Amino acid sequence: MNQGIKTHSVVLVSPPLTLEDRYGKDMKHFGAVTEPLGIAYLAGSLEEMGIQVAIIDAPALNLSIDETIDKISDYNYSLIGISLLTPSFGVVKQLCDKIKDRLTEKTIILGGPHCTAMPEQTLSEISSADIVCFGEGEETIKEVAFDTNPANLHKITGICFRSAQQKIITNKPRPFIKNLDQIPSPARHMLPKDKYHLTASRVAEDSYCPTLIVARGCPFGCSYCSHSFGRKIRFHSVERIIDEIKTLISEYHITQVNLEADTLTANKLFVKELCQALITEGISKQIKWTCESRVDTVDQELLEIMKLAGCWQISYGIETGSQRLLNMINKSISLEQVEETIALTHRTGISVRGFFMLGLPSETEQESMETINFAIKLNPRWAQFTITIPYPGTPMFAQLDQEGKIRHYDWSQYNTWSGWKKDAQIPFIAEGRSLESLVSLQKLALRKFYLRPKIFIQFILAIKNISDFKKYVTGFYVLLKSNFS
Ligand code: B12
Ligand code: SF4
Repeated sequence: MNQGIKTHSVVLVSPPLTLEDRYGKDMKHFGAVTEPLGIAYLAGSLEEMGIQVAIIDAPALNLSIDETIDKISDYNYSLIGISLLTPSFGVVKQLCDKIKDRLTEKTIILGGPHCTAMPEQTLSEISSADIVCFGEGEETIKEVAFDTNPANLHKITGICFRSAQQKIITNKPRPFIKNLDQIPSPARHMLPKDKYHLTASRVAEDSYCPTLIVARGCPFGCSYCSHSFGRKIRFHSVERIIDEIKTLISEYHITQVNLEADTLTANKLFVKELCQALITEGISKQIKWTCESRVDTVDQELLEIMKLAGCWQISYGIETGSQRLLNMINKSISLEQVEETIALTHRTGISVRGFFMLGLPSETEQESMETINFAIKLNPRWAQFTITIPYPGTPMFAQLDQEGKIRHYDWSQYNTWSGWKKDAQIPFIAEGRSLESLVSLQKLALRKFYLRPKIFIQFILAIKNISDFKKYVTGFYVLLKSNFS
């Protein structure tokens, strides 16, 4: 570690995990390349303090590990911050090891949801890293950027670090940021905007669709969710959101945006105020937006105003077609509620995307089929079927771990699309099931859902240009190919 030298320049890195690493060879064509907003927020905060900062978004720039290090060394900055989601663990470890070999003087700090879930373990498993930040990073990174002397790090909340004697010290957690408006907007000007694209299922048209964070935290208790922003929902003010959208319109000429919150509609009053403002400011005529929600947090009145305000699509977490499993994962919704809300959303003229999970703990083959058939019955415009991965930091992981049911801790394999990759080894398989059967179920789900004449016609009608055509042809080719692999 860079002992005691004041650090005033920071390079923040989104690690080089490729779409092929995430989705396998066939599905890589459908993965999203999105702005790494976590580090963009950190960059915004550092920049506001006058601290020199740069971002390297390795997946967007398609950089290998070595090319990422070449870029890092070009900057010659003294503090290197790297974000870490569980499946990028292996890549981040390799990156840190190589940085320490080539750029011995640099200090490395890691942060992100995996670090929040297991800070000490991460620091001990990645011995080439010096500091791990857990929880929100905006304040922490500023304090670390001012002083990386181990003798002073004990004063900084929300980190664990290696002392001069190589002992891992964990400081107190940092309280969540109370007023989100206090943090500057993410430093989007440091990001390679042209390299981003969402999946076809998330965009209304073929143009840049940035993600804008409206709130952090979620009061619900789904057992598979890591709650990295806590159980209390904190919203940005309506004024701040409107300002950010206006900036995106004037600087990036956007016509669509993804309003991100764990559950946007958890506070109906807030959503109504936001929609009202979008209408009054004339923004609803300029842009279309999407969001994620729960079926128990919307009603007709809310959906109507959302539609008026420009909402064209809602992604609902439906998860399973079995009431027993919905109860088991603590989703607190009923199958009837799902059917009513999806029908209501369709009637309002808002498109629906449904998230479904296969291979939940204790799920039987028959229940998996119930999920697939339920998805078909609900008929959302898009359905996503993922294989259940108990991520660290979730109640599901804690329980399965305690029961001795976690098969391994090779974090790089903690990927919901593992089945599409060769040699995948998912960390959890319910009793009586096998990886092969889950993977063929995932493929079967996609085929049964998408290879229906009704859906086929919808897609044909939705083709507006050659790029849509290519996307859909590739999609159908991959689905057909999966029949034989
Ligand atoms: C949008 C999103 C995506 C997008 C974009 C992800 C991205 N590049 O940021 C897409 C669709 C690509 C995606 C994919 C996946 N996602 Co996702 N995603 C999200 C979502 C909804 C919002 C992410 C976001 O922008 N947050 C806002 C920013 C501000 O938060 P943040 O990134 O966590 O950053 C803050 C801190 O973590 C910290 N921090 C972050 N990086 C760093 C670095 C340093 C140096 C420091 C000091 C601090 C720091 O400071 C930041 C500011 O406070 C979150 C849910 C959530 N509430 O965060 C899930 C979430 C991050 N996703 C999750 C998962 C599991 C996945 C997948 C693994 C799913 C899969 N397919 O297998 C993939 C992995 C992709 C990958 N690159 O590895 C989990 C992560 C759990 C975990 N243990 O890693 C989350 C938390 C969902 C959940 N509730 O469980 N995801
Ligand atoms: S899955 Fe969604 S609704 Fe459930 S706890 Fe997580 S963020 Fe909240």
